[in-house]
Amino acid sequence: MLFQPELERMPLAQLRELQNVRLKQQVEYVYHRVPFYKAKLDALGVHPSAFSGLADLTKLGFTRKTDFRDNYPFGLFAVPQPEVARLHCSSGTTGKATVVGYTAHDLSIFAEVVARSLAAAGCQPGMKLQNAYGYGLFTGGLGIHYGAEKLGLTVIPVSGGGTDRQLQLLQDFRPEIICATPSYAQVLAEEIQRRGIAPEALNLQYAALGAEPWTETIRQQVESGLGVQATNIYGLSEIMGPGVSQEDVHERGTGSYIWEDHFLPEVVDKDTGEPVAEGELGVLVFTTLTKQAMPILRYWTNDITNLYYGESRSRTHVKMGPIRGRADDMLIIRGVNFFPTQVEAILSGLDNVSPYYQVVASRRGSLDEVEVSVEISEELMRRLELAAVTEAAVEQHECLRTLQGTLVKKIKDNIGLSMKVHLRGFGQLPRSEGGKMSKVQDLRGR
Ligand code: ADP
Ligand code: K
Repeated sequence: MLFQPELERMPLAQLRELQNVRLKQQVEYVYHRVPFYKAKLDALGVHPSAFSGLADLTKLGFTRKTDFRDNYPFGLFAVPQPEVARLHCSSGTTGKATVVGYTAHDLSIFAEVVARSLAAAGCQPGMKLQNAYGYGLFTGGLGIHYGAEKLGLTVIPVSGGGTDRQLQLLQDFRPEIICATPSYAQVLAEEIQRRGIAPEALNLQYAALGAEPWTETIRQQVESGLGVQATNIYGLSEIMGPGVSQEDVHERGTGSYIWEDHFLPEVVDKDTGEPVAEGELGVLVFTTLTKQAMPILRYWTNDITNLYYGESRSRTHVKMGPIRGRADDMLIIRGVNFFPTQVEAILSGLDNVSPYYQVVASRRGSLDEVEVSVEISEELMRRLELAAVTEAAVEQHECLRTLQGTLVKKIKDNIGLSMKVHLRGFGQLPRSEGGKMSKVQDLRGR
């Protein structure tokens, strides 16, 4: 089913013309409303009156995550705060959150693209959707929620986690659809098997999974474990939230449609920033075409993928392949974006620790785990007369146990993830030997 067939199947020439008109309007709009963009476009020598649209797209430079941080919290907004109907956040690069805002009109477009996405995922009005995406400041929960309502689904807003309750609701309310991160869908599938819950006890048919990269292997596990057809939903807060692109349930494995009438995509070379040929891998870049509260020109997502118009298509919009990785050091842990520099920001605000740390991401079963090793300061080592810090030393000294507890809590409070913290002595963690120090090890091997 197509939620907006005339838009989703718009002939390409007409779609290009629509993008062209909208791009010119969006550039004009930000130039006059967002001082950051006025300064940027002036510096680039681009004036809206001489901007011809798609042909001039690459003249707009890039907007990066750091621009959000530098303009924290509302500096990139194009409307006065009273016109902002909702705020959301995602993680920043140094501990400061990325703040995004929506007007009532933006929220209605957001709901429309999510409704389109859920329809492509197989949902039909009247079905029930269990939403296991996290509710709150993340765009995932509420984004899916309002789109599902717009499509005419019955929403079960259970939010993430709480496996017992998830399984209970799946059996009692018998939803046809579940939305979750792929790793959490795997956990549910495993638990169903472990507890011997019969497939007939569930009524699931479809799963829309996103917020983190996943593979065909995970798709097979979730599909057989939950008895669903599982599709990819992709999005990012800076551009909107989930529902920027979506795979069609009948075209699984052939890429996800990007809703091009609202989000103009490009793929560029990660080193030169030059556009690559159709189908080639590079960094995904988006320009919003209809945003009011926070329009963004050429956002450098750091997500690596490719774009193509090929066979297997029920719609005219471009498809993107799966996300192959990131061009920066952002890790995605259980759907939550995490920059190791966020740990650095926490350490810099604490006494008795050195700036040296190490982050190790691994998988236990289907779920991601993070362990952080932190060095205590030289001064504290002297005070405690320690030559090295071992787990036994931590057991022995109350102040070390307190420090460890503080770190666990601060990480949980500021980053939103539970991590295991190990204390080490000053000088115990590896130092840079000229090259980039490997503060981060990702052992998950997806
Ligand atoms: P969301 O809540 O939609 O995940 P965030 O802004 O928190 O939004 O995170 C956006 C980032 O999450 C993307 O830039 C990308 O790295 C990752 N992401 C989101 N959806 C997917 C997906 N389907 N596949 C791979 N990565 C994804
Ligand atoms: K994410």
